Amino acid sequence: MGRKVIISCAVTGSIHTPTMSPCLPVTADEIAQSSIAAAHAGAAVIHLHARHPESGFPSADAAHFMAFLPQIKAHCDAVLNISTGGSSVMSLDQRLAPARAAKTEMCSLNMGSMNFGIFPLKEHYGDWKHEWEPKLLDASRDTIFRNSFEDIELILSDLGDAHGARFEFECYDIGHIETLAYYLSKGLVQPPLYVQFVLGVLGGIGASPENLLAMKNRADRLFGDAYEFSVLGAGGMQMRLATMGAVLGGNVRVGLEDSLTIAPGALARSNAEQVAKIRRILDELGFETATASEARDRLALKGNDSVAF
Ligand code: KMH
Ligand code: ZN
Repeated sequence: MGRKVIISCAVTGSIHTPTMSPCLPVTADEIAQSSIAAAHAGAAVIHLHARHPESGFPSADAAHFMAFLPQIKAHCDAVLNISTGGSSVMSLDQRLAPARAAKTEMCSLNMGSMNFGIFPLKEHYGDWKHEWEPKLLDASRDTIFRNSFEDIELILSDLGDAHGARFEFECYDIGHIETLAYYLSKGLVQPPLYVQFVLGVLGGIGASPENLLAMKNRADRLFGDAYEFSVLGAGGMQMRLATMGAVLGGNVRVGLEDSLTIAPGALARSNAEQVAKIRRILDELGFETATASEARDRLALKGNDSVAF
Protein backbone atom coordinates (compact mmCIF):
# COMPACT_ATOMS: atom_id res chain seq x y z
CA MET A 1 0.00 0.00 0.00
CA GLY A 2 2.74 2.46 -1.02
CA ARG A 3 4.47 4.99 1.16
CA LYS A 4 4.37 5.05 4.92
CA VAL A 5 1.97 7.70 6.22
CA ILE A 6 3.39 10.74 8.02
CA ILE A 7 1.19 11.63 10.99
CA SER A 8 1.28 15.28 12.07
CA CYS A 9 -0.28 16.46 15.30
CA ALA A 10 -1.22 20.09 15.93
CA VAL A 11 -1.46 20.21 19.70
CA THR A 12 -3.09 23.51 20.66
CA GLY A 13 -3.39 26.14 17.87
CA SER A 14 -5.20 29.47 18.22
CA ILE A 15 -8.73 28.55 17.08
CA HIS A 16 -10.07 26.73 20.13
CA THR A 17 -10.23 28.42 23.52
CA PRO A 18 -9.79 26.99 27.04
CA THR A 19 -13.54 26.89 27.82
CA MET A 20 -14.15 24.61 24.82
CA SER A 21 -12.14 21.75 26.27
CA PRO A 22 -10.32 21.11 29.55
CA CYS A 23 -7.92 18.93 27.52
CA LEU A 24 -6.62 21.79 25.33
CA PRO A 25 -2.97 22.34 26.30
CA VAL A 26 -2.30 25.91 27.51
CA THR A 27 0.84 26.13 29.69
CA ALA A 28 4.33 25.34 28.42
CA ASP A 29 4.38 22.13 30.42
CA GLU A 30 0.97 21.05 29.13
CA ILE A 31 2.05 21.76 25.53
CA ALA A 32 5.33 19.91 26.05
CA GLN A 33 3.77 16.86 27.73
CA SER A 34 0.99 16.67 25.16
CA SER A 35 3.48 16.91 22.28
CA ILE A 36 5.74 14.22 23.72
CA ALA A 37 2.78 11.89 24.27
CA ALA A 38 1.54 12.54 20.73
CA ALA A 39 5.02 11.74 19.35
CA HIS A 40 5.19 8.55 21.39
CA ALA A 41 1.73 7.61 20.05
CA GLY A 42 3.06 7.87 16.48
CA ALA A 43 3.15 11.51 15.36
CA ALA A 44 6.28 12.19 13.28
CA VAL A 45 5.60 15.94 13.12
CA ILE A 46 4.34 18.19 15.92
CA HIS A 47 2.83 21.52 14.82
CA LEU A 48 3.15 24.13 17.51
CA HIS A 49 1.51 27.34 18.68
CA ALA A 50 1.91 28.93 22.11
CA ARG A 51 -0.46 30.51 24.60
CA HIS A 52 -0.22 32.90 27.53
CA PRO A 53 0.09 30.46 30.47
CA GLU A 54 -2.49 32.20 32.69
CA SER A 55 -5.11 33.36 30.20
CA GLY A 56 -4.60 30.84 27.39
CA PHE A 57 -4.72 33.70 24.88
CA PRO A 58 -2.77 32.87 21.68
CA SER A 59 0.83 34.06 21.99
CA ALA A 60 3.62 34.58 19.44
CA ASP A 61 6.08 35.53 22.18
CA ALA A 62 9.24 33.55 21.36
CA ALA A 63 9.81 33.08 25.09
CA HIS A 64 6.55 31.16 25.35
CA PHE A 65 7.78 28.80 22.62
CA MET A 66 11.25 28.47 24.15
CA ALA A 67 9.54 27.42 27.37
CA PHE A 68 8.54 24.11 25.75
CA LEU A 69 10.71 23.53 22.64
CA PRO A 70 13.82 22.19 24.46
CA GLN A 71 11.70 19.88 26.62
CA ILE A 72 9.96 18.37 23.60
CA LYS A 73 13.23 17.99 21.71
CA ALA A 74 14.82 16.27 24.72
CA HIS A 75 12.06 13.66 25.01
CA CYS A 76 11.18 12.73 21.42
CA ASP A 77 12.57 12.76 17.91
CA ALA A 78 9.56 14.40 16.27
CA VAL A 79 9.96 17.15 13.69
CA LEU A 80 8.94 20.39 15.42
CA ASN A 81 6.93 22.56 13.05
CA ILE A 82 6.33 26.10 14.30
CA SER A 83 3.33 28.08 13.12
CA THR A 84 3.88 31.31 11.20
CA GLY A 85 0.13 31.71 11.12
CA GLY A 86 -0.16 32.50 14.79
CA SER A 87 -3.57 34.11 15.05
CA SER A 88 -5.41 36.38 12.61
CA VAL A 89 -5.17 39.26 15.09
CA MET A 90 -1.35 39.24 15.11
CA SER A 91 0.95 41.28 12.82
CA LEU A 92 3.21 39.37 10.44
CA ASP A 93 6.28 40.36 12.46
CA GLN A 94 4.67 38.97 15.60
CA ARG A 95 3.73 35.79 13.79
CA LEU A 96 7.29 35.18 12.53
CA ALA A 97 9.10 35.86 15.81
CA PRO A 98 9.00 32.29 17.20
CA ALA A 99 10.25 30.57 14.03
CA ARG A 100 12.93 33.24 13.58
CA ALA A 101 14.16 32.72 17.15
CA ALA A 102 13.99 28.93 17.07
CA LYS A 103 15.48 28.48 13.58
CA THR A 104 13.19 25.51 13.33
CA GLU A 105 13.36 22.68 10.74
CA MET A 106 9.82 23.24 9.60
CA CYS A 107 7.16 25.91 9.78
CA SER A 108 3.75 26.52 8.34
CA LEU A 109 3.25 28.90 5.42
CA ASN A 110 -0.29 30.03 4.65
CA MET A 111 -0.76 30.39 0.93
CA GLY A 112 -3.24 33.24 0.76
CA SER A 113 -5.17 35.92 2.61
CA MET A 114 -8.65 34.88 3.62
CA ASN A 115 -11.54 35.30 6.00
CA PHE A 116 -10.99 32.92 8.89
CA GLY A 117 -14.31 32.59 10.65
CA ILE A 118 -14.24 31.07 14.13
CA PHE A 119 -17.25 33.10 15.38
CA PRO A 120 -19.71 30.20 14.75
CA LEU A 121 -18.03 28.32 17.59
CA LYS A 122 -19.33 30.92 20.06
CA GLU A 123 -22.95 29.75 19.97
CA HIS A 124 -22.02 26.40 21.50
CA TYR A 125 -20.62 27.84 24.75
CA GLY A 126 -21.80 30.25 27.41
CA ASP A 127 -20.04 30.27 30.76
CA TRP A 128 -16.64 31.52 29.57
CA LYS A 129 -13.54 31.04 31.74
CA HIS A 130 -11.93 34.16 30.27
CA GLU A 131 -13.66 37.26 28.94
CA TRP A 132 -11.29 37.40 25.94
CA GLU A 133 -12.71 34.16 24.53
CA PRO A 134 -16.06 35.37 23.11
CA LYS A 135 -14.39 38.65 22.04
CA LEU A 136 -11.73 36.84 19.99
CA LEU A 137 -14.35 34.63 18.38
CA ASP A 138 -16.51 37.68 17.51
CA ALA A 139 -13.46 39.56 16.16
CA SER A 140 -13.10 36.94 13.42
CA ARG A 141 -16.22 38.40 11.72
CA ASP A 142 -14.19 41.42 10.71
CA THR A 143 -10.57 40.24 10.68
CA ILE A 144 -8.73 39.25 7.50
CA PHE A 145 -6.11 36.54 7.93
CA ARG A 146 -3.46 38.38 5.93
CA ASN A 147 -1.03 36.42 3.75
CA SER A 148 -0.23 38.71 0.82
CA PHE A 149 2.20 37.70 -1.91
CA GLU A 150 4.75 39.98 -0.23
CA ASP A 151 4.13 38.30 3.12
CA ILE A 152 4.61 34.86 1.57
CA GLU A 153 7.85 35.97 -0.15
CA LEU A 154 9.16 37.45 3.12
CA ILE A 155 8.55 34.16 4.95
CA LEU A 156 10.19 32.17 2.14
CA SER A 157 13.33 34.32 2.34
CA ASP A 158 13.41 35.05 6.07
CA LEU A 159 12.83 31.51 7.26
CA GLY A 160 13.52 29.38 4.20
CA ASP A 161 16.62 30.89 2.62
CA ALA A 162 18.02 32.34 5.86
CA HIS A 163 17.49 29.45 8.29
CA GLY A 164 16.95 26.42 6.06
CA ALA A 165 13.41 25.92 7.29
CA ARG A 166 11.13 23.97 5.02
CA PHE A 167 7.40 24.43 4.88
CA GLU A 168 4.04 22.89 5.52
CA PHE A 169 2.20 24.85 2.80
CA GLU A 170 -1.31 25.46 4.17
CA CYS A 171 -3.79 25.49 1.29
CA TYR A 172 -7.34 26.35 2.30
CA ASP A 173 -8.67 26.42 -1.25
CA ILE A 174 -7.77 25.64 -4.86
CA GLY A 175 -6.47 29.17 -5.43
CA HIS A 176 -3.84 28.66 -2.73
CA ILE A 177 -2.57 25.62 -4.63
CA GLU A 178 -2.29 27.81 -7.76
CA THR A 179 -0.27 30.38 -5.78
CA LEU A 180 2.14 27.66 -4.67
CA ALA A 181 2.48 26.55 -8.31
CA TYR A 182 3.42 30.13 -9.23
CA TYR A 183 6.22 30.13 -6.65
CA LEU A 184 7.38 26.72 -7.86
CA SER A 185 7.54 28.08 -11.42
CA LYS A 186 9.65 31.02 -10.15
CA GLY A 187 12.03 28.69 -8.29
CA LEU A 188 11.17 30.29 -4.94
CA VAL A 189 10.08 26.98 -3.44
CA GLN A 190 11.98 23.71 -3.81
CA PRO A 191 10.56 20.20 -4.07
CA PRO A 192 9.62 18.03 -2.36
CA LEU A 193 6.73 20.35 -1.49
CA TYR A 194 4.68 19.39 1.57
CA VAL A 195 1.15 20.60 0.90
CA GLN A 196 -1.45 20.58 3.65
CA PHE A 197 -4.96 20.48 2.21
CA VAL A 198 -6.95 22.37 4.86
CA LEU A 199 -10.68 21.71 4.64
CA GLY A 200 -13.46 22.99 6.86
CA VAL A 201 -12.28 26.44 7.95
CA LEU A 202 -15.09 28.99 7.37
CA GLY A 203 -13.64 31.21 4.69
CA GLY A 204 -11.83 28.30 3.01
CA ILE A 205 -13.01 25.22 1.14
CA GLY A 206 -15.63 23.07 2.84
CA ALA A 207 -14.78 19.75 4.54
CA SER A 208 -16.14 17.26 2.01
CA PRO A 209 -14.73 14.24 0.15
CA GLU A 210 -15.43 15.82 -3.24
CA ASN A 211 -13.50 18.97 -2.24
CA LEU A 212 -10.55 16.90 -1.07
CA LEU A 213 -10.53 15.06 -4.38
CA ALA A 214 -10.71 18.37 -6.26
CA MET A 215 -7.72 19.72 -4.32
CA LYS A 216 -5.71 16.56 -4.89
CA ASN A 217 -6.53 16.46 -8.61
CA ARG A 218 -5.46 20.10 -9.03
CA ALA A 219 -2.25 19.56 -7.06
CA ASP A 220 -1.47 16.38 -9.02
CA ARG A 221 -1.83 18.32 -12.28
CA LEU A 222 0.31 21.23 -11.06
CA PHE A 223 3.02 19.45 -9.07
CA GLY A 224 3.23 15.86 -10.31
CA ASP A 225 5.71 13.99 -8.17
CA ALA A 226 7.27 17.23 -6.86
CA TYR A 227 4.94 17.16 -3.89
CA GLU A 228 3.40 15.18 -1.10
CA PHE A 229 0.11 16.12 0.46
CA SER A 230 -1.38 15.82 3.89
CA VAL A 231 -5.02 16.27 4.89
CA LEU A 232 -6.33 18.49 7.68
CA GLY A 233 -10.07 18.21 8.17
CA ALA A 234 -11.21 20.83 10.66
CA GLY A 235 -13.88 19.85 13.17
CA GLY A 236 -16.03 16.74 12.93
CA MET A 237 -14.67 15.64 9.55
CA GLN A 238 -11.09 15.32 10.87
CA MET A 239 -10.80 11.54 11.02
CA ARG A 240 -12.90 10.81 7.93
CA LEU A 241 -10.97 13.18 5.65
CA ALA A 242 -7.64 12.09 7.10
CA THR A 243 -8.57 8.48 6.37
CA MET A 244 -9.60 9.38 2.81
CA GLY A 245 -6.34 11.29 2.42
CA ALA A 246 -4.31 8.22 3.35
CA VAL A 247 -6.31 6.05 0.93
CA LEU A 248 -5.57 8.63 -1.78
CA GLY A 249 -1.85 8.24 -1.09
CA GLY A 250 -1.39 11.17 1.26
CA ASN A 251 -0.40 11.90 4.84
CA VAL A 252 -2.55 13.00 7.76
CA ARG A 253 -2.82 15.75 10.34
CA VAL A 254 -4.76 15.45 13.58
CA GLY A 255 -4.63 17.38 16.86
CA LEU A 256 -6.72 19.57 19.13
CA GLU A 257 -5.82 22.66 17.12
CA ASP A 258 -8.08 21.36 14.36
CA SER A 259 -10.71 19.32 16.20
CA LEU A 260 -11.57 18.89 19.89
CA THR A 261 -13.43 15.60 19.46
CA ILE A 262 -12.47 11.92 19.23
CA ALA A 263 -15.86 10.92 17.86
CA PRO A 264 -19.15 12.75 17.17
CA GLY A 265 -20.09 14.62 20.37
CA ALA A 266 -17.21 13.19 22.42
CA LEU A 267 -14.32 15.41 23.51
CA ALA A 268 -10.87 13.94 22.91
CA ARG A 269 -9.02 13.43 26.21
CA SER A 270 -5.69 14.29 24.59
CA ASN A 271 -3.78 14.83 21.38
CA ALA A 272 -2.28 11.37 21.84
CA GLU A 273 -5.76 9.86 21.79
CA GLN A 274 -6.39 11.36 18.34
CA VAL A 275 -2.98 10.16 17.10
CA ALA A 276 -3.65 6.66 18.45
CA LYS A 277 -7.04 6.61 16.73
CA ILE A 278 -5.81 7.59 13.27
CA ARG A 279 -2.88 5.22 13.69
CA ARG A 280 -5.29 2.37 14.51
CA ILE A 281 -7.34 3.19 11.43
CA LEU A 282 -4.21 3.29 9.27
CA ASP A 283 -2.98 -0.01 10.71
CA GLU A 284 -6.35 -1.65 10.02
CA LEU A 285 -6.18 -0.44 6.41
CA GLY A 286 -2.69 -1.86 5.97
CA PHE A 287 -0.75 1.43 6.08
CA GLU A 288 2.51 1.76 7.94
CA THR A 289 3.26 4.94 9.88
CA ALA A 290 6.41 6.92 9.04
CA THR A 291 8.97 7.63 11.74
CA ALA A 292 10.32 11.13 12.30
CA SER A 293 13.59 10.26 10.58
CA GLU A 294 11.70 8.84 7.59
CA ALA A 295 9.70 12.06 7.46
CA ARG A 296 12.91 14.12 7.58
CA ASP A 297 14.33 12.15 4.66
CA ARG A 298 11.20 12.44 2.55
CA LEU A 299 10.72 16.15 3.24
CA ALA A 300 14.44 16.98 2.94
CA LEU A 301 14.54 18.59 6.38
CA LYS A 302 17.77 19.92 7.88
CA GLY A 303 17.58 17.85 11.07
CA ASN A 304 17.15 19.05 14.62
CA ASP A 305 20.82 19.51 15.47
CA SER A 306 20.82 22.88 13.71
CA VAL A 307 17.85 24.43 15.47
CA ALA A 308 18.30 27.18 18.06
CA PHE A 309 16.84 25.38 21.06
N1 KMH B 1 -5.06 26.42 11.97
C1 KMH B 1 -5.01 25.44 10.89
C2 KMH B 1 -6.32 25.37 10.17
C3 KMH B 1 -0.80 27.85 10.85
O1 KMH B 1 -0.68 27.59 12.07
O2 KMH B 1 0.02 28.54 10.22
C4 KMH B 1 -3.90 25.72 9.91
C5 KMH B 1 -2.61 26.12 10.58
C6 KMH B 1 -2.01 27.39 10.08
O3 KMH B 1 -2.13 25.42 11.46
ZN1 ZN C 1 -1.43 26.12 13.26
